[in-house]
Amino acid sequence: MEGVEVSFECEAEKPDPVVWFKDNNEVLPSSEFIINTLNNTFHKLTIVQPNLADKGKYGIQCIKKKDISSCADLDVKEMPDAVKQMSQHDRNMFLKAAKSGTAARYYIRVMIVGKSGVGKTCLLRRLMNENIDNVKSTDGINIEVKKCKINLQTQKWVFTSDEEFSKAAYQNEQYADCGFWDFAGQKEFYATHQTFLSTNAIYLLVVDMSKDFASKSHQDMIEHEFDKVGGN
Ligand SMILES: Nc1nc2c(ncn2[C@@H]2O[C@H](COP(=O)(O)OP(=O)(O)OP(=O)(O)O)[C@@H](O)[C@H]2O)c(=O)[nH]1
Ligand SMILES: [Mg+2]
Repeated sequence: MEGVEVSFECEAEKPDPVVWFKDNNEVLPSSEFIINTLNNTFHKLTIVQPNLADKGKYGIQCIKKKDISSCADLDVKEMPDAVKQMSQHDRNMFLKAAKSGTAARYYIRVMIVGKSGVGKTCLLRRLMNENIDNVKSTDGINIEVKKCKINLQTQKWVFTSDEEFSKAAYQNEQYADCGFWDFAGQKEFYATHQTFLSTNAIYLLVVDMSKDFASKSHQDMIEHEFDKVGGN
């Protein structure tokens, strides 16, 4: 595919200098074509970022014994539009994965849980340097992404705008994306929340310290009426 590095390799029985060809025209080393030779027996031609014009028949020929040669066809497929529209960083990640089969992606989920009205949404707004005017009780789950990244080396959390994150400094594998999942605290939502709760996440349990901390508030959150559902 366009942009995915490709190489041809040829190993000769005896040391002999070679020339590479594309459609019968000699290929010379350049920033696009890298030619490597090991002991004059192992030869490699690398096309760093192939494009559609690089399709063709590639060949190698010994300089002294011209009858010794080999060739192969290269087909380059067009990059899908969806990939072309990605940011440079995401496109590079895609191309890396297309080439090697894998690409490291770091995504950290922070689940904010706790009883209704304890201040989960306000806490999240504060973390994101936003004001807490007009905060309404959360309906279901609110997921905030693209507002926080974590530096994997320094472990520093960075809160800034999507625009700032699109700059090159943040577009590398040194940063993990961080998503905040702000759950509604009303017990009516608990059944659906279970679908999203995962062990691979950080949990932020928010409590209202002005309330009696020792009281077993979880007992208020259980539907006693459901005890007999499905049998006696
Ligand atoms: N005094 C005080 N009030 C707060 C604080 N944090 C939030 N509040 C108030 O508590 C109320 C509820 O805050 P939310 O952030 O909506 O609470 P929540 O836990 O997200 O509630 P649900 O979405 O219904 O689960 C709001 O009226 C806030 O103004 C705080 O630190 N101190
Ligand atoms: Mg809320």
